[in-house]
Amino acid sequence: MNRTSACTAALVLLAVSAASADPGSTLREAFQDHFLIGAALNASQFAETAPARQDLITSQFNTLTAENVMKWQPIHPRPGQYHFAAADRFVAYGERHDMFLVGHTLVWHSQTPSWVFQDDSGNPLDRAALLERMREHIHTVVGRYRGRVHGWDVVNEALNEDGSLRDSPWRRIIGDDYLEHAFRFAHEADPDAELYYNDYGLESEAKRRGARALLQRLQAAEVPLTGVGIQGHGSLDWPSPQAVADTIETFADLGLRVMITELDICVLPSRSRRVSADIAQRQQAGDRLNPYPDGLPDAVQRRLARRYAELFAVYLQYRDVVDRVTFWGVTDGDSWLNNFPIRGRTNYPLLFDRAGQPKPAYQAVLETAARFANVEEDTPLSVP
Ligand code: 9MR
Repeated sequence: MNRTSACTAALVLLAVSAASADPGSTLREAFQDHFLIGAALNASQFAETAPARQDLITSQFNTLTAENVMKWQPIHPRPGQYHFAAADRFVAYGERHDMFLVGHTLVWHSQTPSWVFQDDSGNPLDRAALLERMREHIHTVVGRYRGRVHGWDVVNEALNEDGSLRDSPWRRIIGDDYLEHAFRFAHEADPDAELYYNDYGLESEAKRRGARALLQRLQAAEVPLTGVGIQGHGSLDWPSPQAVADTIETFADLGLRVMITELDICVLPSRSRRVSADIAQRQQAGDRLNPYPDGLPDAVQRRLARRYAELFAVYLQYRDVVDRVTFWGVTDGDSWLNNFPIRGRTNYPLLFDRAGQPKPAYQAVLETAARFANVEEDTPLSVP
């Protein structure tokens, strides 16, 4: 059985399994033999001012990612000026709680100030000068946390939807080999750190194909690359479990480690329509686009739970290559999806509600882990 049919078989077995799982554990316990399980945190979440939230984080997760505090804009806002305070707190917090720490992110087109690409007079930098600026930034940030931050999203979102390289200032000024340099600089700064390429939408075929070609080019150039971060931002009906399986398999076939790095499931309508200036019409459109301001209806709650169960069934099936699954936030209230692509909506994309209580999706994920253990004992699956 190849991986894909093994995956399908596992899903069927999971569906028919009558075992009533007793998910009496936490996420980190349930997945301890399979992969790390984590969350992205913002500064207010590692401030340790809310003890209940702290218990939630430390009992459920064993890996943390810096959601924002290590991005170029906050950590290096002006030439020669680094603001390390928040990132230092993140690392100290993670160490106190014995977490595998992921730094996010070194080279990205977004959240990077425009001065980075300009000289003192505002003219575009040349290739050599920008490479030097990239080297200095990576050496400073990675070097500061050497041996303490265990993995880095070195390059984030370098691809267009069609799989071609994004026309970012990095690429325009340095050339296509900017990624190669970023990885080499990170490796120089911490030879023991894991180094990842991280992107969204890799489950779509064209982008996945482009990513595969890009990663193969990096491998051919002997770039120090540990693995790929499949961000995993999804909705109730995208991507299909099969597409997720194919994506993991594509990168595993290159000999790379695979991580799900920014998992969440948007439950709100995605398309905005043209709305006239008429107040009543705008109100109606607003209601359509923000349908659950006071709570998620049970039917949608159940759909979300099934969705998470089917995704985790795939991750478990590929546990030999999946090292980590990280949620992009802890509770629904933390999520960026309350403000994107439309500001001020009420979204429900994670496993814990706004009060920090586990949702049916949380139980479904634990049950998937428990059933998977049962299936494995009773029916050996030919997972390579
Ligand atoms: O969740 C992050 C949000 O708080 C920031 O405003 C935004 C811009 O920096 O970035 C969000 O995180 C993104 C991540 O860094 C890269 N992948 C997509 C994530 C969601 O936009």
